[in-house]
Amino acid sequence: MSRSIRGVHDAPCAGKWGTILGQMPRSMSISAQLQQRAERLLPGGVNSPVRAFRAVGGAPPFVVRAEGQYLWDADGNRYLDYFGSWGPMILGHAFPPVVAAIQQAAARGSSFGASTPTEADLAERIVRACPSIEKLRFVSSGTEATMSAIRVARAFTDRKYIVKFEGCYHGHADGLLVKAGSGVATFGIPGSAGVLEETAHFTLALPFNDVTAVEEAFAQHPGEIACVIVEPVVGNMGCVPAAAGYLHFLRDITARTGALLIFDEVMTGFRVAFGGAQALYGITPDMTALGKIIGGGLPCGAFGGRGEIMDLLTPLGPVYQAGTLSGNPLAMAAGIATLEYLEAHEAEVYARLEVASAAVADGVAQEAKKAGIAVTMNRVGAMFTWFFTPRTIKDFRTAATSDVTIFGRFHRAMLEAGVWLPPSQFEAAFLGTAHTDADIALTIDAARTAYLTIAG
Ligand code: KE4
Repeated sequence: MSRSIRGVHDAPCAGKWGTILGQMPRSMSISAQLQQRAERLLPGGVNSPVRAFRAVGGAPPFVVRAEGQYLWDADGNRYLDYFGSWGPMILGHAFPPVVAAIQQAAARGSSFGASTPTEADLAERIVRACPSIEKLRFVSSGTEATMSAIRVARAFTDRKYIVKFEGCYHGHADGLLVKAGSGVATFGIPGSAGVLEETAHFTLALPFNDVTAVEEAFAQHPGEIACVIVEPVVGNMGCVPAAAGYLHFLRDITARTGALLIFDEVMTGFRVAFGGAQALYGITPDMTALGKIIGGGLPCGAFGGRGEIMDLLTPLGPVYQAGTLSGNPLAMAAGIATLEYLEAHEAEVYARLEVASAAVADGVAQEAKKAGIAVTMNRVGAMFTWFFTPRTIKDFRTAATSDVTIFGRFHRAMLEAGVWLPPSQFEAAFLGTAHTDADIALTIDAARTAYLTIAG
């Protein structure tokens, strides 16, 4: 069955893989054939588990091209993209200034393993946007950013324990896969196999938005907690904002106890505001982890904070941290082009994202209400989630009351209509500047039809 929007159908891309797929049953879609091949080579056929669609069912389309708000799969179907590579594509796919910047950088060589001018160029842009960051270091993923920030925080405070929150995901470093959210929450795995109990021991995983739990943790571990790491707007249990005053409470208790406050802004950085959640809420964390948007779609993360903290890093100090592709010239070029555009068009971009996100998030939620389907919608700027539950969602426990079976049916129905939502109830959806009012109207129409099919 065609999965196209308005019947728009590009020529399938079988030709490109004709030789490889030749031995596959011709009745299968090209994506299905590619999935079969991929599963022989890659666990689950993927390089990141959520892409396997296990949380929603059905077969994942294989993307061969993207432009603006659209993705095209190997069978030529076009989709409206509401996950945007999990956040980076705030300006849409193949944004011309970013493409040009990558092409020009690639023509000068793709990686040197030596210092380049562009690393400081991008760092200057980030520091200007996030004044809490006096110094930063680039890495190649959000996982590396949070992992490294925690190492520095432990060295700076000479303390062992860290606090994270259930349902928050900070990448897959061992000490953070302790009741993490995102993929782990999606698969209902409390932590992960392979993580040592001894490692998990030093991670206190607390309920989000719960003041008492944090006060009790600090009371039980006086002088022992190195840092609190938090997604200032949680995206990895679905979108869950902090309760009023909660982030200020975390800022106060960490300052009072000598623990560092780490804002994991890998998702929220440059997403919910140009200066991230710390600008949106007016809070100065001690350290910040970044990723996604700062790489403009190429592998890039960063961690930063006060100079006195960051100067503990080698070669200045005793905290070792390194990376072959850290500050990669292509990623720097893509990040610079992205942040340059966002900074030059800040008011216009974030106003548009706010209006468009409100329209689609509220519109789809309204259609659920009309269909008599319980949906709770949370949104902060251009990140939002429709939870299939009547409950108010304020932490992982309430998020977990969502009906993931209904969500799966909704996801599949929307995909059939050419609207590609994040393939998990416990992920945030994202909008970019390429999404038009017509796209939003189409999305709401598709939701209205989808609810008719899942209500039964
Ligand atoms: P990466 O290592 O995937 O670049 O970043 C880890 C990370 C850290 N912090 C936050 C707040 C994050 O959201 C992430 C990664 N986000 C997930 C999606 N929720 C990436 C998608 C995936 O795992 O495939």
